[in-house]
Amino acid sequence: MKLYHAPGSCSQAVHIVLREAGLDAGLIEVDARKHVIVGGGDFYEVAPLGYVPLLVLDDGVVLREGPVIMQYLADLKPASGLAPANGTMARYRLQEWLNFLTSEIHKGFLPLLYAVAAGKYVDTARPKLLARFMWIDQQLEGQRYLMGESFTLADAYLFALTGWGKAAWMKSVYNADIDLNGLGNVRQWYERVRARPAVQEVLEREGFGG
Ligand SMILES: N[C@@H](CCC(=O)N[C@@H](CS)C(=O)NCC(=O)O)C(=O)O
Repeated sequence: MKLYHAPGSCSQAVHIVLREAGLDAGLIEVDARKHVIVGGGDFYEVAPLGYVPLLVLDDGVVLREGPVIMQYLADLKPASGLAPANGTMARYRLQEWLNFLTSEIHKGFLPLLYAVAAGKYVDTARPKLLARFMWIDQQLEGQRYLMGESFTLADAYLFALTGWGKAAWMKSVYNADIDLNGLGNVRQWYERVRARPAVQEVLEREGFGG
């Protein structure tokens, strides 16, 4: 398998899942803003839409979309507990989280990441995004991870996205102008996830260690 990824982007979640599951994959780094493969090559030739993550299986099959790639990888290693079994209500709960994260948090960050182009829309987007993070903070009350006691794909995804915000307790990757400092449960969860050996390895490899 080969994973096309960009350090600090949403593909960091897939990178974490690979490590958590103990799966082996070649990592190919992409400059996601310039759409070029680091070391040479036009990324559009591999990915017509020009975005990471992209997984290429050993038989050449190409899998797109982070939440789907993560589920594919988790299902290769069911014992990892990264995703509950297909067909169970718990699996739908996981998919509920993944869909929420992709549409409300991941894409909710875009106006803040491209604030100049977004202009006044930032004033609408920021409180919406903060409200969603506050809701996540409530869901984390009294539990270690988003789905309860076990780390799942949802935690890997949210971890990569949270790193785009601003708070004294995180190592911000893109420094989008949203202040997450007031979120105590998110803070504890973030530090818990960051301390996981697999996450540490990924942060080191992507250049955010230390
Ligand atoms: N729907 C895609 C979106 C992926 C995405 O937004 N990737 C960003 C990095 S976080 C990217 O590569 N952007 C470059 C571009 O869109 O040109 C997914 O969920 O996998």
